[in-house]
Amino acid sequence: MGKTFIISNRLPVKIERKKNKLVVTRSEGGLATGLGSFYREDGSWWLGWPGIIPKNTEEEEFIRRELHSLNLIPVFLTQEDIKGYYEGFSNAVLWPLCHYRPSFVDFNEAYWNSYLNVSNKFAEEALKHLDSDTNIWIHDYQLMVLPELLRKQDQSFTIGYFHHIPFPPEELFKMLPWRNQLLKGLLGADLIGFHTFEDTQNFLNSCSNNLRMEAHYNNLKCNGRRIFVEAFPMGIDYEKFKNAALSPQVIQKAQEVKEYYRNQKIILSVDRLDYSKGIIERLRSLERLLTSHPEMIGKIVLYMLIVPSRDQVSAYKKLRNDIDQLVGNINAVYGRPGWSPVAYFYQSIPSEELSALYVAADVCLVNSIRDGMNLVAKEYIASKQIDKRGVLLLSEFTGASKELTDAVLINPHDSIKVSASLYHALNMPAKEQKERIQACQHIVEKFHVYHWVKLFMEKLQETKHLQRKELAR
Ligand code: GDG
Repeated sequence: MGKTFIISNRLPVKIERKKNKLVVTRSEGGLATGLGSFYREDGSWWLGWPGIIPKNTEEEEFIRRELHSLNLIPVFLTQEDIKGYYEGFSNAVLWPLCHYRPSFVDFNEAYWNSYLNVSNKFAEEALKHLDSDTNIWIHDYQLMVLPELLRKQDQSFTIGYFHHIPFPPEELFKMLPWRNQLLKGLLGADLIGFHTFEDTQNFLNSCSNNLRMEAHYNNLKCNGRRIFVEAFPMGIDYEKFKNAALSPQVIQKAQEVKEYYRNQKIILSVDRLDYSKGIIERLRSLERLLTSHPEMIGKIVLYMLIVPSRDQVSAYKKLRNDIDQLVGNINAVYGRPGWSPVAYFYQSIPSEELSALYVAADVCLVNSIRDGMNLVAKEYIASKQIDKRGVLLLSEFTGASKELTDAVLINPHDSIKVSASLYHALNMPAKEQKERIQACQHIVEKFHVYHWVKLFMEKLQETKHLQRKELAR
């Protein structure tokens, strides 16, 4: 397949300062796992921000050396870059717009300039390492203009781009003053991937309406170069979650969780702090359930794990306060001595503990307002190995809902129906639980993350092959 060069905003590592020493550890995110299988082979590399600002050139050199031994290349960002490119344009412009929340967008020209500036930094560093037979795979909305910046340097580059979040309808996307630059930026790639068919259509519509380009089914021509736009629904490392769920340590931990909440059914939710995840709506639905079914008082618990994220962006600060208030209010109003309806944790936990929660939970509630895919839903399904019991409540606005059609699908805006579905899930017969879990498992097992990587890379090769044939004609 040749060498692969992955580029993403963050490198798959965590660098921490411990007693004045820098400690580098690999992170285990879904992307890192899926791509980890091949990026270190055959001289393949991964370029991105290491997540830390070095204090001096010695530290910078140390980080460079440590990462080099892991086939990783750092792009260092300044505090100003983080404010403008990351917290600004990426997370206060693109993120809300792509998640259908235009009222949250901060149309700030300075953010755009910083985004361009950082994209150039990425391009400059990448170009030091690329040659024309490398397969370049760029990830996500933080780097939408990078494909074009690289293409300008070498027309023969093979470039794939994957968008991990939704792509909005053209009427929304067109609100961005920089819409054409962003679209043209992406069109520097040969293959552009999204999680769902709907996202591919939204992107193609934006190209036709804003750039007057004509799409033929799922491809378009840009300066004579044929570009493919396709859906590649991302999977998880099924075996990893399955094996964890069957391991004695996880089983033991799950037992401890169940024992702690004995006589209560556990409703689990796991997400980063984000308004796209429907956290407020979730709490409202729980409130409704407790009001409409007071017999549930003392019998259920919402175990809500929220991983800290982007807390320097104002919309996230506000969300955190709103959650704190609402959880406090629900626990105060409905709680009893020795029982609180919401067990809320604002922290990140080790993956073994997360697996134990998946194993222990009677229900997993994924009620995102918008979500590119949602891997938590798939991880919960993969963890239900022993008795195949558990119910996944899944928002219709996640990419995962297009595949996991045997989950209980919900509209997160309809709190009456969500609370009714919750009630139904909490009382679902074992046989129905098993049937639904098995049907979903079949999908999650088959379309795992390695399959996703393979499909994308094969399509990229095919696209390049076709382009060469067309050029030779
Ligand atoms: C973006 C898109 C798309 C969570 N808490 C802990 C923990 N996690 C892990 C989960 C899961 C991941 O984080 C979250 O992935 P999601 O897919 O649910 O959501 P985003 O972070 O928003 O990801 C999303 C994804 O990209 C991939 O394309 O699906 O739509 O928004 O893997 O397990 N892991 C550990 N401790 C925690 O406390 N160890």
